[in-house]
Amino acid sequence: MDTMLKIGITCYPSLGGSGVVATELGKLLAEKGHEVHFISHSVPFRLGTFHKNIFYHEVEVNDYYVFKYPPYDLTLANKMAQVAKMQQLDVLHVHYAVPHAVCAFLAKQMVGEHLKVVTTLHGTDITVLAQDESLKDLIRLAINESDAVTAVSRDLIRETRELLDITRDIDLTYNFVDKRVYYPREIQQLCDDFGFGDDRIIMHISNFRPVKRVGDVVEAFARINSEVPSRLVLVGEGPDLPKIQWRIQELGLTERVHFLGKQDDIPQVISMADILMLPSEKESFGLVALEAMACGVPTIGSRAGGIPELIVHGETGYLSSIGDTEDMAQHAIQLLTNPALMEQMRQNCITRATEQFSNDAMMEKYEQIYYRVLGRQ
Ligand code: GMT
Repeated sequence: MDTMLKIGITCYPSLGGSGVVATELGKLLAEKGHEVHFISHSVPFRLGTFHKNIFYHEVEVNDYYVFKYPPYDLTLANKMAQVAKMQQLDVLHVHYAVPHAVCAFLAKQMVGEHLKVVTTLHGTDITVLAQDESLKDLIRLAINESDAVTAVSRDLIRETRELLDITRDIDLTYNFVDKRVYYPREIQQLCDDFGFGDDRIIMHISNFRPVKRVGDVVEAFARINSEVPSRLVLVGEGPDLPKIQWRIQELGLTERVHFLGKQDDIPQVISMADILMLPSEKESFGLVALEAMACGVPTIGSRAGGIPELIVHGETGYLSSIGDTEDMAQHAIQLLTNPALMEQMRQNCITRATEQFSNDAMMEKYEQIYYRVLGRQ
């Protein structure tokens, strides 16, 4: 029996943790010898250069004059079915229920029962969209009709069950990091170039959506900097950025804050940090905190969603209640003023990331799920 599979992957190809996870998984599967077909409107941003066993199929939407809204979802479903038939795909692995799992459901109707659909839930599809009555029934259908469903934290599994009244099995597939890429980098030259001197570095990386509570990062930083001379490095862009810039000015912290915008080389950037801050309102997992962990950087995060499944309080970082910036600042000060504790935590971080969230283990878990739905266990 040929154990190598033909797998179609659809994800949001632009910046975002779900796109990163989907793309990295595709690359790992291809490395192992599986044939991977990405089906999307643009090349996933982490795909990089040529990879053996990886193919990309572009979804092109026709904008006829009768359409008020070009029907991307329908075109995607049709493309999935075409690729599945032409390439004889075994599995369609879709990341996000809306619209990808719905499109995969439609594609399966066109292709036949032998095409298996695996859906991975990443967060917003459940925590936000599943509460929207205009989408709820469709999301429930897509989840119930998938041959396997996975979610990136126990908390997301719980929330999916609660919000959608779903009883079917949902596999737990945590986010993962590739230790060949995520490890502590040599950053002295980079820090010198920035002129950081002996200042400690507090970092936040996100898409600056309200759910990330970047304002809390700034409030906590102001408190930290009043006791330990520090710099705040903000990476990413998004809707809350202007508000944040204004607040930084108001607090007189302009000279202490560095805006790096969107960055590709996250392991290098993250390695500059002493502490990463992730004070989100909702966070199904928090991939960036895992990336930091693998680079030996502890995270101070909120007790939201799946963050407590990733960060072990007092061992690989600290957890505070959502919005409790004083508590976050106190934890940071404690860590920054205790080099032995910091060193211990850095080691704990690397060990935990490598042992609990490794790419190999998680890739094998997904592989087992594919074999299971295909009845090839
Ligand atoms: O965090 C975001 O806003 C991006 C979002 C996405 O769609 O990529 O990330 C979600 O999926 C990631 C990968 O599974 C998770 O690590 C993030 O926690 C999750 N974001 C939220 O739940 C807000």
